[in-house]
Amino acid sequence: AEEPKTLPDYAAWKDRSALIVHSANTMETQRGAIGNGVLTPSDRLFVRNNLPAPPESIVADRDAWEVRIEGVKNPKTLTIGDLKKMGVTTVASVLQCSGNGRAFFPHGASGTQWSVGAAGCVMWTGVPLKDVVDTLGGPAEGTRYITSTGGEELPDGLDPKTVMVERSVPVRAMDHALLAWEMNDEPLPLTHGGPLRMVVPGYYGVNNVKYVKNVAFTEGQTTAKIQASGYRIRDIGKKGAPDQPSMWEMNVKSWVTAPLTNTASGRNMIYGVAFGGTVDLEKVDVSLDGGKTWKQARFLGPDLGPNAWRPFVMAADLSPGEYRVVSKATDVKGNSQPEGRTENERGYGHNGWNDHGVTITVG
Ligand code: MSS
Repeated sequence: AEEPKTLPDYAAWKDRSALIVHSANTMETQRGAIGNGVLTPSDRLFVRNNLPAPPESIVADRDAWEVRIEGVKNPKTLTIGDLKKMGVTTVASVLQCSGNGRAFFPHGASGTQWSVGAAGCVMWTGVPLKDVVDTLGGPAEGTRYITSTGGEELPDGLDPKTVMVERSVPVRAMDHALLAWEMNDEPLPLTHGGPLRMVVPGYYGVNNVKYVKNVAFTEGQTTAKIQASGYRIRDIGKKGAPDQPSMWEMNVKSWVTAPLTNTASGRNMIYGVAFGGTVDLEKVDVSLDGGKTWKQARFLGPDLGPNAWRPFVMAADLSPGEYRVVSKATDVKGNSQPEGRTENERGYGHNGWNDHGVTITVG
């Protein structure tokens, strides 16, 4: 058996009992700790770093943090203090790693073996990117992408392009993106990208660049490895390449969060969470017989917008026996979770309902 891993210093404030610690750079929320709230408490939110986190000193004087804005009429270096005068908004959105659900791929996709917990729903506060760009005269002509660069110090002796966290998203994301300095109504923790993070609601985690130090409006996508060949959907055995789909907008997804193993017979409440990425949810159906028959669940709590998740619940009168409990979300555009997996080399974007189900024993 593996030794229980302790939390790394930069994440020592987290609730250890709510997390599965895969490594010093990767921690996921236990399925049973996701709960049925509309927001994920910060100390339970998953962590994923491609590089070691920067030192705590970068959040010592938050308002002095600088971000360079390029590819606009009037390029400029702005402090968080400057940004705070340009506009403010609060958005709830799901932060989910591209590889959430990777553990279910039978081919052994390389990377962290995330189950369902590399996801959470949090509240972000910051300036709409649009307000910043408008203040600086609008994007340069020919802009097709928004390219954000993380503020990590890069290790010596390596080609920066192979290690840097720099991501491009299509410029259509502009209307929703924000530069955030708060998460869940508190100064954004270093662990989650403080003092400043590019937040692209509805997009996979990797596009939400932490400790953002540069935002550029560009004609092409960055040639950094994390963009050019990383985070690309391709067949098993294939290498990543720029012509393959990039992990941008998230697909519709749900999973059950309780009960997960044994439960007493009689009336039970089946809980879960569901989200549509950039699209509002229509409904969630739950099956107690592995997908043979379905019943619509009801949403629980307030609707925090299209990018947030919605907890759901379904009452069920259970007699003793074994049940395969699965959930299937459908968005307002009619997109629904598939039964199976889209097999792919790195195990990205898994939203198949079958793998995400649980088998419970009712006694
Ligand atoms: N950013 C930076 N700067 N760095 C790094 O590393 N990572 C990614 C994002 N961003 C990074 C960044 C990823 S990859 C993810 S998921 C996210 O982040 C996470 O978050 P948190 O806060 O949870 O940690 Mo996959 O798709």
